Amino acid sequence: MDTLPSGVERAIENLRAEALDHGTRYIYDRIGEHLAPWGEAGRVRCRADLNWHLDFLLGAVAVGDPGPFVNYLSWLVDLMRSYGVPGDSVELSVEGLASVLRKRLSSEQWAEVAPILAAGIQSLASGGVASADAAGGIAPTHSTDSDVAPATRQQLMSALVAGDAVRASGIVSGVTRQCGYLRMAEGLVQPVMSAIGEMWQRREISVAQEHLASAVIQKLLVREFVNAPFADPVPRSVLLACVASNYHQLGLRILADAFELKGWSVEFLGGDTPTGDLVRHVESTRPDLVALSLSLGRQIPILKDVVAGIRERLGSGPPRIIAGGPGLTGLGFLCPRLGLDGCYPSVASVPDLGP
Ligand code: B12
Repeated sequence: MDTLPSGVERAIENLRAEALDHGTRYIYDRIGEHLAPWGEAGRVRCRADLNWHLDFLLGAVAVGDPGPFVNYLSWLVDLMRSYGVPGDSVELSVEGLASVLRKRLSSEQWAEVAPILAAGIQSLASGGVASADAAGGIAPTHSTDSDVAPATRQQLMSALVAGDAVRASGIVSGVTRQCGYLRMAEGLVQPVMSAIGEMWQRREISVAQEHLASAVIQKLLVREFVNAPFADPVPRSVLLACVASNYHQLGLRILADAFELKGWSVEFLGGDTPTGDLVRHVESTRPDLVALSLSLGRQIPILKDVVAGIRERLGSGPPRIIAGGPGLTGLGFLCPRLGLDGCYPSVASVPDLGP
């Protein structure tokens, strides 16, 4: 069911190879001497980065708002800094893309894309958005009323980064005893995993350490979940899936757990669910609610396709469709443009799970 892009999206897709060539030349013509130490690998990396730019640009085009592109650039600048890549190279690369798109898109198409690129360039010029960690400590990304002491989060982070599953287990169990499974998951695990992501981004830990931390925490969550108190079953059903190309399933798993603890009938499809299969599954199982997760703004067009596919097959009645995840951080206001019934930054903020 993977629908073909139309209009400006299709035009950008058709220009992709040319835009990558042009953008790479544009950068090397201007700061090639600074990039020389990376040799040929630098050019390959540069093309790959431009490819990502286009994907996130398409995410923004899909909703007619610069938000997904601006968020991405802000993250990218931090990442580049940790690799010692000159800060202005990101700005140059966006300018390079802008110069080729301005020339090759029609004036109507360019009018859709220009404000997004301009907002991106402007955000880079003003230094981007500060990361949560730069604001100090390991704070929950979504809620402010966490029961978990900052020192406890710090201890869990150190244990996970050291791969010390026994120490991590003691901390997670202690917090669950204190405040219950869901408050532990959102007040402790979510902010700690977010901080671990930032350490990876700054190259303070390796990919292997991040993978180990994820694997350990997933096991500990399962253990706490099976021992949590379950409500009696209720006649409500929810289907949860990460959209295609989203491999981040831990957050959605916690949402699935929250519904299960409330007595809902739950189907959790996990990461990277192909759009066509997802839509067909919704059509055959007819859940009351569909909950979708995306981790990157480049997945917004995929989310849009899933929602359109479900509506096309089942009309505008049930199921309700909601979405969340890091790919929508700060972008909840775009929910109507995506055809969604709700966008929520956290499990605790989903109204169906309220008291
Ligand atoms: C673990 C991890 C991975 C693991 C995921 C393993 C797994 N089985 O889930 C792996 C190794 C696969 C991975 C891969 C990548 N990752 Co990663 N990853 C993370 C990390 C460190 C933790 C994710 C996590 O589990 N968080 C804990 C959960 C509980 O939090 P959560 O996901 O935010 O979910 C909460 C809410 O968002 C919300 N929620 C989530 N979904 C939904 C849905 C609904 C309906 C609702 C209501 C709410 C909701 O509720 C949850 C509970 O509060 C994050 C850092 C971070 N900030 O989260 C980076 C992070 C998300 N990854 C990132 C990146 C860049 C990548 C890669 C591109 C890296 C690469 N070069 O390959 C790939 C992309 C893979 C893909 N295509 O999806 C970036 C994204 C940057 C950005 N802003 O765009 C982050 C932010 C790291 C960083 N700081 O740079 N990653």
